[in-house]
Amino acid sequence: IPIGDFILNPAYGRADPNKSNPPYVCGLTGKGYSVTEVASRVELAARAIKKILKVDDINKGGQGAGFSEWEKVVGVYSINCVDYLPLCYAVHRVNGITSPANAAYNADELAYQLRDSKARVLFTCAPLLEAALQAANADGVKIPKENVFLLPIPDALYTAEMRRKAEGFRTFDDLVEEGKKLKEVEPLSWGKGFSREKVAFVSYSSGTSGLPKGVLISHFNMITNVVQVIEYSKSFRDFSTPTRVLALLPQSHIYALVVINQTEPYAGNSAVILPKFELESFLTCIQKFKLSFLFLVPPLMIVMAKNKAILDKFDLSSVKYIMTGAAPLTEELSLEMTKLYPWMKVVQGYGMTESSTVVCFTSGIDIWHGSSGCILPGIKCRVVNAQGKDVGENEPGELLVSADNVVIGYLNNQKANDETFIVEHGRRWLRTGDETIIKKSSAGNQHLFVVDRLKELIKISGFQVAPAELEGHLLNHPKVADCAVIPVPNEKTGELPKAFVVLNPGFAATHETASEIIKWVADHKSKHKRLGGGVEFIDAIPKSPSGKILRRLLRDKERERRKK
Ligand code: 4UW
Repeated sequence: IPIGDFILNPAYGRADPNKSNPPYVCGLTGKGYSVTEVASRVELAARAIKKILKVDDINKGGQGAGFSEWEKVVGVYSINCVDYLPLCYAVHRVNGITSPANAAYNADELAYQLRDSKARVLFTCAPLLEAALQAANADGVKIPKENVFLLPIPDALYTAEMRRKAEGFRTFDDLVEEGKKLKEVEPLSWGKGFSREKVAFVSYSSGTSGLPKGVLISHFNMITNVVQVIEYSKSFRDFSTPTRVLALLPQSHIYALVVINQTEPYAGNSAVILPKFELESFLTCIQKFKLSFLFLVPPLMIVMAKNKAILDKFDLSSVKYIMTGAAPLTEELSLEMTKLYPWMKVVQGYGMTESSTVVCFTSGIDIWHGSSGCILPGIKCRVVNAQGKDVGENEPGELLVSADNVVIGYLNNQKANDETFIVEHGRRWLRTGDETIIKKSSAGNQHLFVVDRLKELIKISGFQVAPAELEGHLLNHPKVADCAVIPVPNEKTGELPKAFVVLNPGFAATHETASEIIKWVADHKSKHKRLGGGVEFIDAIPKSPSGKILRRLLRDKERERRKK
């Protein structure tokens, strides 16, 4: 069944239409629709979306992994809002696929994703409308203006200018209204329009190397992960009474998309949605809605640790757990948070887009600070050394994952698929590109520790940045002959990109040139991709005989230098 049915239909989950707690609540206005209302909005909007996508028969040609149906991809480029998931469910209802894009992207970055996923329709929100229209109009993107729609957001987020520019654009609410006058959508039929391989989301991740790639996540992959998380959580969480959890992290990112905005509503809880982080509104929201579970990333934990005096002014006694993931949480910070806020349990999760999110997380009954927790039920893991040989407990190696939540693969990228999804010992394994160690806790459970990243990825406040993307952009600068980008540690964001640059002949390696190169990135890329780690000029980029950049050498050199 489609993931939306699984989450919202009480026959499968615990979302209870008789209880008043809505699955999605706006953390600014307190507004939210009940389960029954959300299900009805999905159904009505689906009728209108069927027309927009020009789907004559939703069960035609729907078999297989969806590779043949790219005309049905809908881009979603919006800040967090209560209709984000209902929109995705409405698209899925007519056999469409949604491609969530980071709201921090600029028009060029969005255009890359829309072009690559062959999106034909785009949903955005008023503050992002200008960039959305630019992207829809970009070379190779085929989204006419009438196929750009708005997701409703709270009034307080509109400026007068935004309101003026948004005039004439239809909203998700308009589609729900229109749906009332349209014919019901026929049911999706198993084996015809719908199958185990049916893709629900095309999310973007750079994986172990190269540029961001479309990750094909099926309904089945995602439902699997929701069930794994809930079954594991039952050992330490009580799901009999609905509770409210913080949904601040971007809904476009896999962590928020699956864990916060689907798993929690599936369990009957409310995801209380905030569109952006701002300390006072974050704390007001926790206090006002008596949130019990905060889903965060390590940089937000640092803000909480550094602002105890401000936090003490709010009643945060409702918080039972703080969950963090998407980037390493140090043992020191985990312990410090536990000392500062002893009634909150600090737990950590680990996973990736390619595993439909969660591989493991800490249970509330066996907390080991610095560990990413225990492997979820239904997931098999191996740790292998550089020669691909399995290693035992307490030994580092790359983590391989095999399970039904491991995604179908990358869109149109055989090379990346062959490198990332390998078949060994009769099973299909995902190469995570993460260096991990499995250790046994005193309670006898196997815990996973992420010790390093073997892949090229840079993580900034949990967001992915692909070195190859920044290198490609830097090479377009007239003064740059060659370059390599690596992560350097940063207290606030975890990591920042740093560029090593070889200049073209005749250009001086000066402070001005470095500033010019930094500006070149700042002017053309979203904020989190800026070269906060600086620029260093070198004579040659270290490369393997086949021409592959040896980023690892640069990273090791940088680490040695920072140790001194
Ligand atoms: N420690 C160290 C970690 C950790 C980590 C992820 O953007 P993606 O593709 O996906 C994510 C997913 C985050 C996530 C998964 C499950 C979960 O329970 C949770 O928190 C509750 C969050 O970020 O990036 C995937 C890459 O991010 C790094 C690692 O390199 C991984 O391959 N990463 N979690 N706890 N590193």
